[in-house]
This record gives sequence, structure tokens and C-alpha cells, in this order.
Amino acid sequence: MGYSYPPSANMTRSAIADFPMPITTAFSTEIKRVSILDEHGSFDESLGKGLIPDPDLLRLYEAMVTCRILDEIAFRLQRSGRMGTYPQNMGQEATSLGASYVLNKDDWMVTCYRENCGLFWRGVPMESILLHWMGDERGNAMPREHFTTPIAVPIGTQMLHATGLAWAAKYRGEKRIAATFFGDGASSEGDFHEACNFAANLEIPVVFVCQNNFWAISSPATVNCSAPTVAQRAIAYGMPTIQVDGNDLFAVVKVMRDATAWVREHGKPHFIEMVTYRLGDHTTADDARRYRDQLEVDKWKGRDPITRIFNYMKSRSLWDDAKEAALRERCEKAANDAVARAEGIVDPQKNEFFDSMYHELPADLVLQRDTRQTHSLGQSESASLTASSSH
Ligand SMILES: Cc1ncc(C[n+]2csc(CCOP(=O)(O)OP(=O)(O)O)c2C)c(N)n1
Ligand SMILES: [Mg+2]
Repeated sequence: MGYSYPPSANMTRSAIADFPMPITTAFSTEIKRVSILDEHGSFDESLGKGLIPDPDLLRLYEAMVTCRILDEIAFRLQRSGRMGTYPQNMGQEATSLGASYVLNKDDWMVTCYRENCGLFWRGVPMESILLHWMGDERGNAMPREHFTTPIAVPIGTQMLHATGLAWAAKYRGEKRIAATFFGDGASSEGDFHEACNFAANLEIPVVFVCQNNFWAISSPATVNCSAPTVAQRAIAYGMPTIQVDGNDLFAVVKVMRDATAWVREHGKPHFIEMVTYRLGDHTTADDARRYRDQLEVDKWKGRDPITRIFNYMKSRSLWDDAKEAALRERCEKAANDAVARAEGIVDPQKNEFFDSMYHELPADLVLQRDTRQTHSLGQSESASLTASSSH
């Protein structure tokens, strides 16, 4: 049992005698888990009916298929030397998409690097994400009207950014909230705990969305979190928390809707653990076959969020093979057009980076810009070398 009784050995005898109170329960809780449409096609009408209107479901399905196709294309771009690296989203499309579907357009959506589907739903152009992974800074210039931040590769930073953004919104009396996305591995970073602690204690309206895909590159989630759920970490911060089947778009929408409503009403944070799985490698720089059991991957392929909606729509006669073929053609064209736009972007002018560094450019940099030479640097370097060698 996890209580500390009898009192520790270094307590004095009289202190033990003064410890007459019975053992009571200071706090107890349970973690709820929500699932509406499972991989066998079973649908919980009581929770799911009317949750996503059919026309929206068709659009959401198209968004997931487009994202999956873009993943496949990006993988080939990287393999043929046309992209630096790329983290596939394959298998995790429903988490960010369901959340993005629920968020207001002017709420902050503060992501890491595996939330393409949700970002595209918000209107972030596909080429922005491609440009980022092609190493073009312009892929990080998120249009202001999308209320998103650039892709965050340093693990954990974005949770603090989201907390700050939501705090600023609350301070200014704005209605917007923030939702931030991170992995199971990130929930072991100090930044995660600082963000949760700060948000809970200062009552900041943030939804913390952990996408537990069971792996942090080659580290299994059990190494990062020894508790049975990631969701329970939020209890330590006094936050409401819940677990959801993250491959079930309906359940994600339901849980996100309840959580955002709660956050808006109370102005405090809420935690959601979305249980999912990355079907691909961590990034194109990884080969997951070296550390993952193929049987595990196959099991999760059977829980694919896209197949689940496909089967559901077919079972309700909303969908058929002809519609599927037409949709795939449309999605492929949209993804290929985005690649063409990303690859066709005009190279920046060489002087442009001088323009954004200073309000007023110092004279030595004016010289560098105008001559495209670094004599000013060279001069000061050789001057300081001379100075140090004379001592
Ligand atoms: C601060 C920091 N440490 C280490 C890394 C290297 N790194 C990149 S992704 C990753 C694993 C992240 O795992 P998780 O949070 O579960 O996200 P997932 O990739 O599974 O979505 C690590 C350790 C990094 N990018 N930043
Ligand atoms: Mg992970």
C-alpha cells in the first residue's frame, strides 16, 4: 500500500504515542476513458449520435486522407533528396484533427511536429509544413489569422508557450483559450511540469493534449512514465483529466468539446491523454523496425483512424468505392499541388536576412550587406588576435 504508517523510525517514541488518528483517505480518484467508435465498428449511440454531422464527417475524412497521402509523398521526397527530414503523422491523424475541429478559429493551437492534420484543418497551407522540413524558414511564418505557432522540434517548449499565450489572453480579457499538443515522451520533460504547475496555480485556460503513441523515438512509453496512464500526471496539479481512444475521431471530438467547454467556463487548465500509435518511423532518419515488434505495428494497423471512419461511413451507406476513388484522386492532386508550390517558391534575396535582424542596421553589417564580404569581421578578428598575442 502507498501510505506511510507506521511513522518512520526516526520519529521519537512520544511522537508515535501522539499519533492516535485513524488512517483515512486524503484523496482518491479514477481515470475515465472514452471510446465511441471502436475498430470493430461498434458505435455508442448515446455518446456519438449527432456529435459530428454527416457533411462534416465527410470533410474530416477527406482531411485525414489528404494528410496520409501527403505523408507518403513527403517520405518519397526525403528519400529522393528533395527534403531534409520528415516526421510522418500516419496513424495519429484523428487526434489533432478532432481537437482542431472543436477549437474556435481564434483559439491558440500550439503544436509540436505531428499535428499536420489539425493544422491543415485550421487553414495552415500544406506547403508551410513542407517548407519547414525542406529547411526553408518561410515555412515557420504562420499567418496570424490561424492562431498557431511554428512547428516546435525542441521537445516540450510549446507547452510553456501555450500557457503564456493563454495567460496573456486571460490578462487582456480575451475569450480565447489555448490547446497544446505533445507526446508521451514530452510529458517527462521539466517544461511539461512547469507548464502544468503554472497553468493550474495561476488558473490559465489551456487544454494540455498528450498524444500517447507509446514511443519516444526508440524509448517505450513505460520508460518515460511508470504510472499506468499519462492522464494521472495531471492529478498532481489539481487538473481535471481524462483518457480517450485517440484513433476514434468521435471520441476525440466528444472529449475535446467537453474539455474546452470546461476550460472556457472555469478559466483553468484541463488535461487529455489521447491514446494513439505512430504507424511510421519516428522520422525519416529513423528505422523503427530495429526496436519495434511488427506484431505490435500490425495490431495498431487494425485500429487505424481512417479505416474506422471509412467502414463507419460505408455501414451507413454514406460512402462507396466510387466516392473513395474520386476522393483519393482529389487528395493526391491537392498534396502534389502543395509540393509544387513549396518547390517552386522563389529563393529569398541574399540581403533579406539583414533586414529582419535590427531596426537600424549597425555600420559594420551595412558594410557586409553592401559588399557581401566580411572584412569588418575579419578585421576585428585579426585585431583581437594581434592584441592577445602581444601579451
Ligand atoms: C529538448 C529535446 N530533447 C531531445 C530531443 C530529441 N527528440 C526528438 S523527438 C524525441 C522523442 C519525443 O517523443 P514524444 O514526446 O513521445 O513524441 P512523438 O515523437 O512520439 O510524437 C526526442 C527525444 C529534442 N528534439 N528536444
Ligand atoms: Mg511518443
